Amino acid sequence: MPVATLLPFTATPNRKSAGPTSFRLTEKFILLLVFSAFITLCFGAIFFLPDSSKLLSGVFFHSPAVETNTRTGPDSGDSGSAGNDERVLAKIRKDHEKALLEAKDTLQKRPEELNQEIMNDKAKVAKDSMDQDGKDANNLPVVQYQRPPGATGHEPLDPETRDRRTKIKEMMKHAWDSYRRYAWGSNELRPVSKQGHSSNLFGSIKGATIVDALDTLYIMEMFEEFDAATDWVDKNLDFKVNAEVSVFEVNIRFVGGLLSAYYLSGKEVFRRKAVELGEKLLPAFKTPTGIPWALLNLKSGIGRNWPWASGGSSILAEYGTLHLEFMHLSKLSGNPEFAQKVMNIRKVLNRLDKPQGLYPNYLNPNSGQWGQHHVSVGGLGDSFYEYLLKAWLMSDKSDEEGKKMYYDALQAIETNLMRKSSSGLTYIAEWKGGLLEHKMGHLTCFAGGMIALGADGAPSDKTGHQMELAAEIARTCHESYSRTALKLGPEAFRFDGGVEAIATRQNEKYFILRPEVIETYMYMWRFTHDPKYREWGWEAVQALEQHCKVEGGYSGIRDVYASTPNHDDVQQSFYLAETLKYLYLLFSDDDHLPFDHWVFNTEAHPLHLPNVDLLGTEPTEPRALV
Ligand code: DMJ
Repeated sequence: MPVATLLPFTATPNRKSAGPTSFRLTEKFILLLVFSAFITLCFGAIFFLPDSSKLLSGVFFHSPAVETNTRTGPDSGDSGSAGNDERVLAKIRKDHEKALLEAKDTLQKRPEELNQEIMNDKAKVAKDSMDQDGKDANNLPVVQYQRPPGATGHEPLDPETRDRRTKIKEMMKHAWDSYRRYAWGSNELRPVSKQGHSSNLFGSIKGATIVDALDTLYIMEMFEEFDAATDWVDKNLDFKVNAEVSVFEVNIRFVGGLLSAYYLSGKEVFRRKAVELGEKLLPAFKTPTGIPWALLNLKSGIGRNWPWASGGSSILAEYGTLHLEFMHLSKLSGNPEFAQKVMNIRKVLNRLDKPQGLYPNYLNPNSGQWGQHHVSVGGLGDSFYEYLLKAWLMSDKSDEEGKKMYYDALQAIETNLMRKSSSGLTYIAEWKGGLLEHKMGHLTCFAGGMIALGADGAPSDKTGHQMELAAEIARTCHESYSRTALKLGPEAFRFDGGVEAIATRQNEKYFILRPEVIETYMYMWRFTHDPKYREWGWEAVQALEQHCKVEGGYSGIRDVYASTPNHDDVQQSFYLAETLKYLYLLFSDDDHLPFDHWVFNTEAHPLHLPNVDLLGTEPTEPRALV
């Protein structure tokens, strides 16, 4: 029978002209039934015949089960095929159970443990692929990353503290989401006009807010946001720009931000980018003394100083605030040059006479001589002192030079710059060629926290006194907030002309979301557990919510004495890096970023202390790298 006659659908559809190859509908139906029965029978034979699965697998797949059977050797060879099947089944069952147990085990592990295992596997792969010098594909030494303790915290037990901490996380979310929505990739956000904002401090490097916020996102466990930021850094953060940048700002925000993101997460992209940027900054040190320029063109490597700085000087708070990051860069890159550069700054400073033991804000990088004898613990001077102390802490207290420089400088500051107002407020004035200007900057308020942090390392008869000084500075700075209409502090406040802790000049009345006062509350809380510091921090939170929060983020204010806020339309990147981080830590337990494992750079980026053997170095090796 021709095939065509078996297949009803090949027949012509014209019923009237039905020929030998055409069928009626009922015939077609019967044929279809017969055909389907035939097909079913064929498949049934394949599936239901004994051991048909093996037949199938033998035909279609190269079955390992069949292979195993044929390789089991004399033991199985004699037992016949039924015995073989039993053993194969038993083995499959055993493998299955083992896989189940392993899966269960994996599911029971905490995310940190799992991450750690993944990291270890990655490090092992990296190690296996390293070249003979022990370098990875990026020419960096292979390190076995271990997350230091306290990278994330836990909910405080006290319900009020817990709620306040949650509130601060919500603030971070609002600041971040707004930046992401309106200014993604720009350096900062204009929260009122809802667009990007770029300060010339970073040249054409982009994403300052992203890099500055990375660690805050991490410690607040905002991991979806952290991953988006990481992805942006990986794909878009570019330092190959023909632009002039502030060496100090790029160092504290970008290098510092990348380093802490690395220490918190272990992601190699951050280490790689930090070292890449550090290398770009090295030409800034090409001066006769090695004191770096303030400004550097990242492409040409040509540096210069701020045109307004006394006689072409470099600024103490700028060249003196590279130490922590550069020591870490040497450690993470294996390149001692970074450390050598900053240790040389120390050498230059130690050769110079210091008026009254004080460090002037200006130093000429060509002559190696001081510029104007202006001294400040606020703008132009501040973080130099902070880094002396923290360099000592960071070196596992082996950097005796840094220690001596810090405590000697603090003594000179106390003698020459610290004063008490007639109502008993302690403040730190500014010193101009021996004359005091009775003004204290918002920036200077960080000193409360710094002095508290260093009090423990002072000679034992001075520890209590230094804690008192720190507490007094915290109180004065709190007063500078309380005495305004909006309960946020001015840029600078004075103790002259009959006023105390109040700004008298119009150009000193602004508040740009700065962190220093809250930073000091956080340190004071950690060291004293006096509840007033949390209360003062909470007052600041309420004022920020009331006066700085706008639909598109958080904005600075032009005059904190005005009854209604006039917004400056800038959400500074340090608001996310510092202000919100310090607030969050103020309402967290002390084991979240504990001080015995972490030290904060001046932009509040936590760097791990090397007394924890994080990178596989021997704890006995010299701490100072040079
Ligand atoms: C930050 O960038 C750093 O804290 C720096 O040391 C000084 N000022 C700002 C925040 O006010």
